[in-house]
Amino acid sequence: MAFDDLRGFMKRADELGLLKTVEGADWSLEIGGITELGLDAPDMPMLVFDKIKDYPAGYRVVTNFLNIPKLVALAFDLPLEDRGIDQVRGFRDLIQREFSPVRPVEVKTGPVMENVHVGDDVDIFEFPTPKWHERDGGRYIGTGSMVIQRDPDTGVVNVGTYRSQIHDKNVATVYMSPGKHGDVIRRKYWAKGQSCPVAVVMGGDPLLWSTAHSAIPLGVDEFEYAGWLRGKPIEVIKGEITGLPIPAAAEIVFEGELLPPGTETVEEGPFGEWTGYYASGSRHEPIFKVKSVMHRNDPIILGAPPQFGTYDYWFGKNAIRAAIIWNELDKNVPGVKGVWVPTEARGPLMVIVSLEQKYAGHAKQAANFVSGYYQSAFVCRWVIVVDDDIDPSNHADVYWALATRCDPDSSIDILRGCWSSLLDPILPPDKRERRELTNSMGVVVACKPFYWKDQFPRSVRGSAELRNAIKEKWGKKVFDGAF
Ligand SMILES: Cc1cc2nc3c(=O)[nH]c(=O)nc-3n(C[C@H](O)[C@H](O)[C@H](O)COP(=O)(O)O)c2cc1C
Ligand SMILES: [Mn+2]
Repeated sequence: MAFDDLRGFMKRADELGLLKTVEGADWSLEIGGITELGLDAPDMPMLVFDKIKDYPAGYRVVTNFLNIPKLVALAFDLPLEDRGIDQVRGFRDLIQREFSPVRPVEVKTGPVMENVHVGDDVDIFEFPTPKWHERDGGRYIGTGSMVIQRDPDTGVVNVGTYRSQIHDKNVATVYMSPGKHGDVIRRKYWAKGQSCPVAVVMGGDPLLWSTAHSAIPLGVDEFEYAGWLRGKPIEVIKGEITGLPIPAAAEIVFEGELLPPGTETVEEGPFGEWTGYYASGSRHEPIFKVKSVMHRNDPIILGAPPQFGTYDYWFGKNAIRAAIIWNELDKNVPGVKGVWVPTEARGPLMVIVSLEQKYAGHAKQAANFVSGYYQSAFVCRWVIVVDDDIDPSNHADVYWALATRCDPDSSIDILRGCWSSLLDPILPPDKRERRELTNSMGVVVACKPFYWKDQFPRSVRGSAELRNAIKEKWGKKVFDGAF
């Protein structure tokens, strides 16, 4: 089922018992704190904060909306019970089809236009924007956001998720990492001495949002990609100020421009980042001058702050990333049986591949591909390859492989000078200072050595046939239907 907006998704989640409303929380630290603790509870539902301190009832913040496998499955219309590698397999099936763009459809009006403020009427503090973490330098309205821009050379629209801090009634910032598409586009306007038109959406369908934060190739319009994924075009209105396409059912939209560097700047950050640290600190960034605010009645901020938790599924981002890497590996390396990007290692920092070794050097070939591929190369610290009897999404399996099939003396290579970021916490101060953004990467082959794998001691684990036969005969009686 394709959702047209955040509310459709919330309604369905509620029907499935996957939504919980919290009233009376403070926008300062309480919404962030409750969200963080929620990640320590297994299968925590989506959280809807209402009656937030200092704000009218109905002005809401939603968090934990894709932080458990079931909600991710709901957003992408995948089997609800699938988790781990099974869910990655489901994603891979979705994206294996040949891409054919589904263009958005322009409509005259939509719920997002229920309230429109322009000029002096603009006040971006109208919304209950959280201060998420204790050491944050301010309030971030854009975490689960979508930033829309148009490439002035090609006319192609880009949608990306870049964090957005609010500073004054009509002043915000949008932090774009060097090289991300939003950054490439704004620089094209700036090179001509112009401001970059931009629309920032807070609150929309989670599938569209997931497309915004995935590395879709430059030149592909994320609206068209999301339309293809869900098999139905996105309805958009044309922004009054920017002419940009804006989802007609978005919750909150700021339209305006990113001023060129050398004009007005403001201090951005620090912000609790996805690596789990405050690594990039604060620095002056060009301002986002907000010229118009549109919002639905009873608007909802979609919140996706980086946080920690035992059961954090990390916005489903890891499962999507694993599926994209797997899909690409399949085109280049045979025998891949699974890819996992463990949430505990904070997303891109670790990639695990399982494969059926077919020839000498096969496992290393897969590792080498992963270490250089766009989706997996960025700030990657560890690439681990395991045999096909190891489920890469199962910690116990992976630890077992590392502990028993890996000889550190001969199974680990270290790559140096790899693609990194200011957000890498272990980037030393001197390298940070001179912007030498590189890291080293450990490449670990935790597979039975290929040339004597058939002599490798046999595993004690029961065969698949025996285990299935036991489940069939004894599952109900002994294990209470757990299998
Ligand atoms: C919750 C969340 C917050 C993010 N914040 C930022 C950010 O502040 N700056 C940034 O450059 N990328 C950020 N990203 C990563 C980008 O969204 C991602 O690189 C995406 O591919 C960008 O779109 P693009 O490929 O069109 O540039 C964030 C991702 C997520 C899931
Ligand atoms: Mn893009």
